[in-house]
This record gives sequence, C-alpha cells and structure tokens, in this order.
Amino acid sequence: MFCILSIATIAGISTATARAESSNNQAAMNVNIKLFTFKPKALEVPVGTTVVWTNGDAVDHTVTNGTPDKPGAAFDSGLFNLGKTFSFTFAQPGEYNYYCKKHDFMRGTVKVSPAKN
Ligand SMILES: [Cu+2]
Repeated sequence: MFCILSIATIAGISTATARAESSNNQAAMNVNIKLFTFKPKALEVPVGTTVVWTNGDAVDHTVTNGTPDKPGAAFDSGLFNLGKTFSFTFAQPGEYNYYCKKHDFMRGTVKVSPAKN
C-alpha cells in the first residue's frame, strides 16, 4: 500500500512540473532533423515558445513555413548544414506547416496554442 501511494505522489509532482514548464513563455522546444525527417514531426507549444531545429544530417536542409505549393511568410531558415541550428519564436497562435525546400517530402507542423488567462 505504501508503495502505491508513493508512486501516485511522484506522478502527481511530475505532472505539476510539466504544467509549470509549458505555461512558461520563455520555454524552448527542440526538433531534430535526422534521416530526412523532422522529429517530432508534429509539435504543440504555447504561444511565445522558441523552437530550435538542429540539423543532424550531413546534408543541407531548410525549415520553411508553408507547403511546397503554398509557401508561407512566417519563417524560412535558408539552407543550414550538419550541427547547425535554426530557431524561431512563435509569437502568434495558429497552426504552422513547414517543409524543407530541398527535399519537399520533409514536412512538419507546429501548433501554437493561445496563452492561458
Ligand atoms: Cu532537406
């Protein structure tokens, strides 16, 4: 019985910590680019979050807002190579598609939720 209660307590604490971090507008989230894939492919963050993409491939990639047939204007990293990063701070809520200009099968999304009152 004691063990079960202890686990419940620990789980409660870690949930509270995760909530505190996600309501912090200074938080950063990371996306790794590996084997021509954005990981995670779909990201959900609160408004004000900075997302940092790191290229883990020995090939240049871009992080470009929109889709290949309908590019967006919010951000475009230009080509960046192995070990380099691109970061963008999402100041407006919404759903942002993005892709790589060089490999247009590489797609990802960032869903930015409004600030909580
Ligand atoms: Cu690419």
